[in-house]
Amino acid sequence: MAEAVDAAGALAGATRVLVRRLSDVGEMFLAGGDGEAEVYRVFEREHPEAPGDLVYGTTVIQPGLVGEEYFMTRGHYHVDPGAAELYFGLSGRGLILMQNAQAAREVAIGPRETVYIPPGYAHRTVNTSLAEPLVFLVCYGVRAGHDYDRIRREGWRHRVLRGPDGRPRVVEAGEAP
Ligand code: M6P
Ligand code: ZN
Repeated sequence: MAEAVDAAGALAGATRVLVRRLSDVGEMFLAGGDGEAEVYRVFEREHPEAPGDLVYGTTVIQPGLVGEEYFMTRGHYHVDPGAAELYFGLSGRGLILMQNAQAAREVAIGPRETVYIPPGYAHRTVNTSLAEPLVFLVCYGVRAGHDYDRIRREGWRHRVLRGPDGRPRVVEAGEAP
């Protein structure tokens, strides 16, 4: 049966909902954040784990800033270096940060836009709008796995901050905002 995504981004067939608040993820922001404000939530449809199964769902990142840094996901590598992921924008606007040992780049995402995350790239999603949530569909292999420690150790080379003109800009880590 088809599973609808409602206007707020909730997936009807979700079997798991993860909510990340500033109290959970505040430390990832340059300025450090705390409190009960919701940063993002993930609606996941899990399946019994057969090797070729897919996990799919939606992610909703709220609009907001910690200091001058936009709300974003933690970001992770896949444990399986061969596992890719696909995003499809539903509403709002954002940037996907991708990074591996050689390269770091950003890809914009918006409604009806597809972003492919190749195997071996850490990925983090940033809501660059302060007016509306960023909602996107995700799909990846059930055996991909989430490795949060590796990218935390390596550090993100790019950050997305609100510039003096009030618009998002990508800065190198260590560069003054
Ligand atoms: C997307 C997918 C999920 C991921 C979620 C939040 O929905 O990539 O696998 O869990 O974003 O990202 P993170 O787990 O890095 O905080
Ligand atoms: Zn992933």
